[in-house]
Parts: sequence; structure tokens; C-alpha cells
Amino acid sequence: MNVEKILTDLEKKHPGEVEYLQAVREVLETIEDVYNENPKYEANGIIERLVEPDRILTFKVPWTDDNDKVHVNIGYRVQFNGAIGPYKGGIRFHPSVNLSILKFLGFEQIFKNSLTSLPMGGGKGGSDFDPKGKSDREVMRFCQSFMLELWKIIGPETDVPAGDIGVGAREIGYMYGMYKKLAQEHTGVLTGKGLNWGGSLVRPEATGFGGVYFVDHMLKTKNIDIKGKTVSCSGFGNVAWGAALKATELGAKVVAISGPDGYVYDEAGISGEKINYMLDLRSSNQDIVAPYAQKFPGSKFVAGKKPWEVKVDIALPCATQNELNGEDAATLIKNGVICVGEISNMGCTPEAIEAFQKAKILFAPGKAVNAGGVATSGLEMSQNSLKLSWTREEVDVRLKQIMENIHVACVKYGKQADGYINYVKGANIAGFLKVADAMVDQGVV
Ligand code: 2IT
Repeated sequence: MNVEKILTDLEKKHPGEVEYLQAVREVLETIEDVYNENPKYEANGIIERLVEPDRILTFKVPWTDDNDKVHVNIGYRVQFNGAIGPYKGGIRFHPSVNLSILKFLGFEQIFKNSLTSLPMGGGKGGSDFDPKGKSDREVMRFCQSFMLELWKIIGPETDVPAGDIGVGAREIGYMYGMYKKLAQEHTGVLTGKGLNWGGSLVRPEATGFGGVYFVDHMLKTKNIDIKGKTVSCSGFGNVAWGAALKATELGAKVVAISGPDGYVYDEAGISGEKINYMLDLRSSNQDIVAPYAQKFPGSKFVAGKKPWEVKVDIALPCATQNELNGEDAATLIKNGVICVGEISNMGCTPEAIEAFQKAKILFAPGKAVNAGGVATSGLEMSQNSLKLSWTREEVDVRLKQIMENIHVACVKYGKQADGYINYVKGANIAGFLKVADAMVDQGVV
């Protein structure tokens, strides 16, 4: 495989799709050796077939606001790869959404879903719609209009969307309602559903919980106890909430958390009602963390800055892609960071990853660390198929086991001669092999 040639060709076909090309480059560079060791992959055109989505649906989403004004957004679903199961992956509503972002997310999802060991292919969808500042009714009308197109290509055995940035329980509810009306059936067509209509316990906190379980395994490889360690998180949505809850439960102290307006530093630790307050802020549609410092004396709000300048043992990017760059990485390293677990998708830039790896810091990528979210979606699908609901403990035990298995797989394929674990390489190879072998088995389709 000639990585540079593949990437140059790809760039010609898809100019300007920077996030997508970044995600593809990272995977190709790390699987190059195993690819070349197995001639069957080249013989079956695996890379050429893997880097292009199976299909992309783009559609217009017209909706009316509370003042009767008509708006038009763009909706997308990228069905990337279905070799090991129905397409599976979230839906993102954010003004930054474009095809490059959804293709990078869909591409990453292939390997992440493969790592969970559950039968799920990779997909992603979304819209440039911004739910911030919209009323419930406006969000409802948007979701209904979005589903009016999307429902044609999804189904419990074909493509099962879920939430992502800007899509939570409320949006899933409105989309599910419209799907059910159109398809005239109750099915597990979406995950992240409400608990009394097919949802799974632990799904809301699963991405953050799974992330911290994974980080705990990373620390254990160096005999480090998470207890007493300081943690910084970016983001204050569902993911950061789950991560803060679990980190606190395991005895770590979350001292910094951020929103788009800056970050909050709280030496006493952001736990209990403080964590819930972050979610209240989010659901009040303000999308800011500044009020936290007024409510909880002793904490400090730092405007316009990222939390990576705070000295901590563990850093957890939980917000969005490329939110931690080379400079941030250098600051964290200078301040003695031990472990960085990406809970957001592609949260670190290539420069940041290189810096962490060079400094031999424990670093693991989103497709391993945040796989607990989609894994628990997979468990929701299993429960829907069985028409059963598992207890919180049953789901949590499975989630823990899945995260442990992903860690084992990363170590198996990522451990270097000097003992350092390259989790990026490990996750990419482990995720790739299963999908590539399935594609070989199934022929050129
Ligand atoms: O990035 C992700 O893995 C998600 N947004 C969750 C996807 C899912 O299908 O649960």
C-alpha cells in the first residue's frame, strides 16, 4: 500500500474534506504493516473499498419557526460500511456539520464499532441545524421534517442512528415518534430511546463511564491508581457528565470543566450537585459555564480559554474534533500529565498525538476510549430484539467487559518493543482486521 498515493488520489476526489482526510490518514498510516503482510487485502481492493462510503443521502430539511418563518437546513446520512452489521452511528445537529465532518465520523465509527465486538457497521448522520436557542416545538418540527426523509433508508436491520452533539433524548424522542408514524411499527430503529419506550439503562452515561473504565485500564498498565488523581474535561454535555460522575466515583477529582465560553476551575472538585448543575446549564439552552463560578464559591471562571492549561494528572477531551492541539499537548506535558483519554471523536490533532507519543504519555484515541457509548447502543439493540430490559447492573457489567476487551485488543496490536503501548495503532489494527476479513469473506460488493 502506498499511503501517500492513496491520500493524494482521495484528496483529488474530495478536495477540502480536511477532517475526513485526516481520519483516513491516521488509519492508513497505522495499518500499513498488517495490510502489506496480508496480500489478500490488496487482492480484494480492501482499502479502496473501505475509504469510500457505501452511500450518502443528502436532503433538504425545511421547517417553520415559532414566528412562522420558513428555514431550510441540509440533512445527511452517511452509510459507510456494513460488512459486520447494520450501519450504526449517531446523528449530529450543529452549525459546523458538513460532509467532511460526517464522513470522518462515519469512517471512525467503522473501527470503533468493530472494536466493541458487537455486530455493527459504521455510519453517521446529521444536519447543520443549531438546536441552541430553539424552542421545544421548533426542535420538534425540525426533527419531524428530518425524519420524513431519513426514514426511507433506516431500519432496525439496516441502519440504526443514535444521538451525538446536539441530539439527545429529546431529539431522539421526536425523531422516533415520526418514524413510528411513517413505518407503522415500534422497532429498535434508533438508540438512546426513553426508558419506557425501548431505551436501555446506562445508555445516557455510557460514553463517559466507558471512557473512564478505559482510562483506568490504561493507568493500571503502569500500576497507577486513579484514586486521588486530578482530572480536566472539556465539554459539559452528556459525555463530560458521565465521565465526571464515574471519575469522581472511582476517587479521582475533576478540577476543570469547560464550555464554549471558557472553563471553570474548582480546586475542591466538581462532584455531586455541581456536576448536575452543569447539565442544568446546558439544558437551559445557554451553552455557557460562566454562571457556575457565581453559584459555587471557591471556583474560578477563566473566560475564552481551554482547560488544557490547568495542571492535572488526567486530561479528558469530551467536546469535539481537534479540540486539543500541539500547543495544548505541550502545556499538558510540561505540567506533568500522566494520561490523556480522548472521549470526543478525534479530539486531538495529529500534532498533539505525536507529542504525547513522543513523551511516552499514556494516550488513547476516541475510537477506543469512547466506544462504550455505541457499545451500549448495541446492548440497547440486543434488548429490543429480545423484547426484554436488562437491569442497570447487567448493562454495566457488559459495558465494563467490553471496555476491558477493547483495552486488551489495543495492547495486543499496539505494544511496541520498548513496552510503550501505541493505542492509536492498536485500536486501528484491531478494528480494521475484523472488518477487512469480513469484506474478503463476502466478496467484491
Ligand atoms: O460517536 C459515537 O459513537 C456516538 N455518537 C454514538 C453512536 C451510537 O450509535 O450510539
